Amino acid sequence: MRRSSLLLAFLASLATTLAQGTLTASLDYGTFAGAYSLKYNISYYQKIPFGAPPTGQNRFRAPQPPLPITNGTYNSTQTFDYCPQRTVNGTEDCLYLGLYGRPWSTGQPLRPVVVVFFGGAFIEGGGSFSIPPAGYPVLNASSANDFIFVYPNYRVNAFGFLPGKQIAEDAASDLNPGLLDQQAALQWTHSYIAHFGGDRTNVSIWGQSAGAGSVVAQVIANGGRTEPKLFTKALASSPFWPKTYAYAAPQAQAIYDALAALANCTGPHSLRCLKRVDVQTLRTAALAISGSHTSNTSSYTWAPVLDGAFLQRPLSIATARGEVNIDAGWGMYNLHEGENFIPPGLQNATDTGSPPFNASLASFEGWLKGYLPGLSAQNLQRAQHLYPSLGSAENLPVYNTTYVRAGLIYRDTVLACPALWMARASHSTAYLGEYTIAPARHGSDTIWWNQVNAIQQSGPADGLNHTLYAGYTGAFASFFQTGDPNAHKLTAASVPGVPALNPTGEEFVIESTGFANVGVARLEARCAFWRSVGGEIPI
Ligand SMILES: *[C@@H]1O[C@H](CO)[C@@H](O)[C@H](O)[C@H]1NC(C)=O
Ligand SMILES: *[C@@H]1O[C@H](CO)[C@@H](O)[C@H](O)[C@H]1NC(C)=O
Ligand SMILES: *[C@@H]1O[C@H](CO)[C@@H](O)[C@H](O)[C@H]1NC(C)=O
Ligand SMILES: *[C@@H]1O[C@H](CO)[C@@H](O)[C@H](O)[C@H]1NC(C)=O
Ligand SMILES: *[C@@H]1O[C@H](CO)[C@@H](O)[C@H](O)[C@H]1NC(C)=O
Ligand SMILES: *[C@@H]1O[C@H](CO)[C@@H](O)[C@H](O)[C@H]1NC(C)=O
Ligand SMILES: *[C@@H]1O[C@H](CO)[C@@H](O)[C@H](O)[C@H]1NC(C)=O
Ligand SMILES: *[C@@H]1O[C@H](CO)[C@@H](O)[C@H](O)[C@H]1NC(C)=O
Ligand SMILES: *[C@@H]1O[C@H](CO)[C@@H](O)[C@H](O)[C@H]1NC(C)=O
Ligand SMILES: *[C@@H]1O[C@H](CO)[C@@H](O)[C@H](O)[C@H]1NC(C)=O
Ligand SMILES: *[C@@H]1O[C@H](CO)[C@@H](O)[C@H](O)[C@H]1NC(C)=O
Ligand SMILES: CC(=O)N[C@H]1CO[C@H](CO)[C@@H](O)[C@@H]1O
Repeated sequence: MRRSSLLLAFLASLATTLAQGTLTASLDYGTFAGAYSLKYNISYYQKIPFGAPPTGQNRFRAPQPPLPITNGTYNSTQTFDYCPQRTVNGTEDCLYLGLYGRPWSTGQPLRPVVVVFFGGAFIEGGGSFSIPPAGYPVLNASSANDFIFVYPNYRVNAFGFLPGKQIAEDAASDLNPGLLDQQAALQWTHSYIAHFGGDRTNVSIWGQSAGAGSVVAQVIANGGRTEPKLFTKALASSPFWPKTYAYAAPQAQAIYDALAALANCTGPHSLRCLKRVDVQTLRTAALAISGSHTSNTSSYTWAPVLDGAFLQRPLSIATARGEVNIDAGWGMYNLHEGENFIPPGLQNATDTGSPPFNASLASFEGWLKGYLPGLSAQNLQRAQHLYPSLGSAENLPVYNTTYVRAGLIYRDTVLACPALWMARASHSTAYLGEYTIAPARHGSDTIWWNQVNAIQQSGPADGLNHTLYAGYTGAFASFFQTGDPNAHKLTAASVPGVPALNPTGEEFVIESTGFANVGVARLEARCAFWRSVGGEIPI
């Protein structure tokens, strides 16, 4: 009697809550009000602080614990601003995250969790979502899916990645604060996600582009021994992993010095000055420095640096040594995505760009030397041999232009090999995949899973697009839900699924006509070469 009346009271209050569309979560530093969307059948909290504002002395510093909220319930049904960056002013007080999942109430089983890092070359982007949220096509691919997505912000450009010896020497500053923001969001998830129905022992991380570069960074963080374990599975969609210098290497120190000069903060107290300078001055200076680096000299602008603690070794070495924080890893890349990052003039008969490039062999060789200035003449020759002027690659029967050739070199060094290395280093299971649907450029793949898009539901229910959405996006969802991309396979048994890299030596290929499993022995050989010269790049 007593139990059933309690249950009735509980159901009544739940019904009221759902009818009003509000939900609350009480954490030890504040109470947060989220909401329920009947249209998308999700509960969501769009804005929760996970760190103190990184302003004043906290600029360039690892995130500090969030401030207690003492003036009532915090409105978590509002979006949050970008951190300061290229296209928008943003605001320095930007350490917030949002989360959503299927409705859940206390007492129901805890669900798997996916923490997603945004992309934007480590210079721009943001984690705030509106409704329907980013990633919804993944959750909604099947009713078997029941996991929580967490979308944190992290600092970018000078605010998130200022290198230099001055930073290392200062007790109130830290190298790679943008990566430490991500780690703090993972620690927040570990501490609090159970209040939202999430299982902290069942966490995946995911991202695209620099978001996937962030995944790679978290995977090799702390020598691969992060304690407590913050996640066990990782999916990296086109991991952007540019050259990684030691924090005080000349190339890295030059960036600190350039910022100090542009902000009029040179001299022995430059860091004290940089901490006080107006946010717009820093933003403008950070932007000028980004623009000063071309593909010819170096693709490095604001990016992770080796700091001796969080990032101890270059990716090519850490992964070779198996120093990773994951049991299951899945790397994805796109066939032509390297072409997004190389000089467009490489496809022209003549070019008027600055510096000029054209389709000639001499121009290609000039680009290669400028892109990889540390590579010895002998290794430049070996690279040209591995990528001949008339050649082919997995899923590319033939190429004969310097543009595609240069694009493949860039793709392998910055995107595909990092994807392969991360996956291969996983403690238990590894998957690799290639997206080849034209134009297969950087970001072409996101159409199937990032935002709700007509293409995901277009054509007849048994048609190609439904198959592509079910087979591709559904495999991501299955990986997040179970750790295995095939456990909840949504396509017919005759349709190829995602092969385990071990022992098949094959990757999952998304094609314009469906799916295939293709051997990657040649990619492995090319990446083995890049790994062998990793110190000269450096990667
Ligand atoms: C909403 O999601 C819950 C949890 O997965 C499920 O039980 C319920 O059937 C869904 N409701 C609708 C209307 O789809
Ligand atoms: C609490 O204080 C903050 C900062 O002044 C304010 O933005 C917010 O609206 C306040 N919340 C409530 C519930 O009064
Ligand atoms: C929370 O903020 C949103 C966006 O500004 C607003 O629409 C909503 O009314 C606010 N909720 C409460 C309870 O104040
Ligand atoms: C950005 O900040 C600058 C300087 O404070 C201001 O002039 C400008 O209007 C701001 N732009 C936007 C879009 O808010
Ligand atoms: C979510 O999935 C359901 C069931 O397949 C489908 O009817 C609905 O259109 C999907 N919603 C969106 C926004 O794609
Ligand atoms: C730096 O100093 C120079 C010379 O005094 C001045 O022209 C410039 O505006 C200053 N720049 C900033 C960002 O304060
Ligand atoms: C030549 O290269 C420039 C960029 O350097 C580009 O804007 C232009 O469209 C190219 N022309 C052709 C015909 O590809
Ligand atoms: C193409 O680039 C090469 C190397 O920079 C240069 O020597 C050559 O003159 C260029 N050709 C044309 C047609 O612009
Ligand atoms: C390059 O290959 C394309 C087909 O892929 C062909 O049409 C073209 O003639 C070839 N060009 C050269 C210079 O071999
Ligand atoms: C399938 O998706 C593609 C985009 O990849 C789109 O161009 C095409 O129109 C869609 N097909 C149908 C039948 O809707
Ligand atoms: C995560 O949860 C799913 C669903 O309950 C389960 O199938 C899977 O084995 C769990 N994975 C781990 C690593 O606990
Ligand atoms: C077109 C161009 O400027 N190419 C240069 C790229 O960088 C290398 C190495 O510094 C130079 O040799 C090329 O001339």
